[in-house]
Amino acid sequence: MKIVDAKVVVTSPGRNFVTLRITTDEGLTGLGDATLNGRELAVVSYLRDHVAPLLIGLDPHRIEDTWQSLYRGAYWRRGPVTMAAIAAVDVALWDIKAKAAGLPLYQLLGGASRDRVATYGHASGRDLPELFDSVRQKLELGYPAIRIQTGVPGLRTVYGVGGSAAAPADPTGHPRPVVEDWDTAAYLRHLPTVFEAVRSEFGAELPLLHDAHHRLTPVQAGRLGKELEPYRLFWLEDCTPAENQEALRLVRGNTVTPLAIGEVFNTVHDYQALITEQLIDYARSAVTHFGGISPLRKLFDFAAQYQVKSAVHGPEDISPVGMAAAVHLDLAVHNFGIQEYAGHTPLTEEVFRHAYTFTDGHLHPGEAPGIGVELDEELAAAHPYKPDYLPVNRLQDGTVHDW
Ligand code: CS2
Ligand code: MG
Repeated sequence: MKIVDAKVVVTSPGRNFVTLRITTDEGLTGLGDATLNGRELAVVSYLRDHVAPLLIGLDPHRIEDTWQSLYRGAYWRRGPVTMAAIAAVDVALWDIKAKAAGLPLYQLLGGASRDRVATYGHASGRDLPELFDSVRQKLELGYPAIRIQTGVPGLRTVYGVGGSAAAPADPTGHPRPVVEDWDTAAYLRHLPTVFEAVRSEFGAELPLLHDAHHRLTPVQAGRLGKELEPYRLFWLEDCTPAENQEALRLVRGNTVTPLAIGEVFNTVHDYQALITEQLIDYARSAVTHFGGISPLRKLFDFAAQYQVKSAVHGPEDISPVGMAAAVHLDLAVHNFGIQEYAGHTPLTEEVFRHAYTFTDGHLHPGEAPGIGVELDEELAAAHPYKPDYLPVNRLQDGTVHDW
């Protein structure tokens, strides 16, 4: 079998998604997600201009060799653009291999290690009544675990995955990022009171998570983790800027609140100290930003030796193609922790029809051969790319802060 075509499809059925479709001379096709929120077209060019021409004529079964030649052969390694592009190729090739075998992908990854994949959903609100309503909605959908995000008194915005829809465009019509505001001291005072209230409303058993979105110093994160201990969090996520692995030593030394990190990581090297020194409990990379299923599987096997569990990143900006790949991996790895599942708009689900199902808060990849996703290219073309950005965060004196 040989690869005869590699096409990049960009679509915006509510938000932007980048998809690679690889076609073989036997008519098999494979899909891979290459969506990098806010920098989508950089990956499109990387794939279209630099990677797609190299794929033509290759044997699609040689997944590891293709991965290594794209990673090592470029000389310039790592980084989100490179690794999202390589991820799309890797997943598309796994999709083809599994279709050629007539099996759902999880069967090629060792088969199911569990019956279904537990997820967590997002609850958020500006104040407690709004937050409680949001938690109730997620519980009605069956989510077995809930991430709690909240407004902070004195701040305008609740942390969230905001697009720039509300931001004024520049004179050329290009959108500007929304600017959010932030006050760490106010947040640190407020958050424990929110968890106290959520625990007394929803009881001791509901697994609760929280995402600090890289906003704290190690000392602030250590204090927050300690103050949240009475509420027994499932995890505290991204408490400090993720690129500094050493910071987690100080945090870990000061709290037994479980720690999760990794959504902005691209390779195992970003995790090395965190895993071998057991500074985290959950590794949170996305298939889409980590170079695909092949390296993420290796990461989870490495992490298993240190009792670190998987928790694949699954926000709205991972397409159903990236989500499907994640669910196959989740079902197969032994050290599965939990899967983030934000879901997609009905229109997105029409553009990407998928075999995976979400029932009672649990995902299952389904039994369709491959990853089980079909891309409707006509519908995708009817919803073209729209420039968009993630928000920028500023302190109240105007200083840029981590978002
Ligand atoms: C968030 C993400 O899912 C999460 O935990 O941190 O929503 C993140 O903000 C986005 O993926 C950024 O594109
Ligand atoms: Mg996060």
